[in-house]
Amino acid sequence: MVINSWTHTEGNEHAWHVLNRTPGGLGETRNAVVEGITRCEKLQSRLSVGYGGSPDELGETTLDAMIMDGATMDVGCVAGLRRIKYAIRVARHVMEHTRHSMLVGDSATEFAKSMGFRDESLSTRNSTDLWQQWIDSKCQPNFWRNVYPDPKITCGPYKPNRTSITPEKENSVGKEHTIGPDNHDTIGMIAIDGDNHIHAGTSTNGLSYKISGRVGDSPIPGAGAYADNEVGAATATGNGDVLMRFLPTLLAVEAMRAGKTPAQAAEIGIRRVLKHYTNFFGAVIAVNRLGEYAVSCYGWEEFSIVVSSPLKSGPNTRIETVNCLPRSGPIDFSGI
Ligand code: SD4
Repeated sequence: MVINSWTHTEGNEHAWHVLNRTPGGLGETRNAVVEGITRCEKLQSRLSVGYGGSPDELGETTLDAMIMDGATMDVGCVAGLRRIKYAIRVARHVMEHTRHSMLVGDSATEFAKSMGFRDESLSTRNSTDLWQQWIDSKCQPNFWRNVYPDPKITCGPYKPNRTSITPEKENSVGKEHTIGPDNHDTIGMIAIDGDNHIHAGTSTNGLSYKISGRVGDSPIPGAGAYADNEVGAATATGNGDVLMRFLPTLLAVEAMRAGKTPAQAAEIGIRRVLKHYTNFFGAVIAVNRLGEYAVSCYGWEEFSIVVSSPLKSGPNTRIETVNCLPRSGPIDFSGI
């Protein structure tokens, strides 16, 4: 089976095609995830994954990506990757050609170039226009706090406030940064073959107008995705600055290891974040090794995934939409 976050249908179809090159999809899960996600990066799927999206404060698009092998527990990750279009393939090269797990920034670009990747601008008309509009709107929204001049009304450069730091805890990135179906920027994908071999992967250009150098949850194992052949896998999307503090995909996999269903496991990942950040938005997809899956989400009304699975009747590749947890009302934190 192949499952991914948001409605990146083309990437899922391609991954499903790759998985079924051999009967039962045996041994192709890595190719399926890497090439399925690459398809999204190439297509700039829904104008939201890959190059030309989410410019940072300097107007540049940078990419985060990860691939994890649930048999060996090997991972390859890149973060803040500049000027290379196919981040998930670079992540695969980190996994297959080095003993490291993650490379970042300009050094990741140099590594990619040495592996044969092309150095090219990730900016497009779309990303340049978005950035110009942001500059024209006095750099609103942005991710600064406790600095001067006041980041709520003006652009930087900023300096740290000399007065004491605001005592209350930041609750979320704030509504102005909310990610929705039309401006999200991440794909998380899981593939399982007929031998229950699992790979999980992610790719994103992060949050728009992020401070240059910011890395989100997507390339962090246990945050953006996690896979373990003994149990299953999970992937997450949403506000990565908050998600990465709780490793929700590791939590979900560990919950399934402890006997929880995929639905309970995904919800455990989300509720752990909610316990601390009630203004949070995000989703966790959990899949057990048999290919049974569930999604939990918060902050949106509903959330969509794409699934190709022979376990269910109907078209092989389909979009499924779930209702998110209610925003108000009592939250049960028992067992979290
Ligand atoms: C990030 N988690 O960089 C990503 C954003 C995302 O759909 O999921 N967008 O914070």
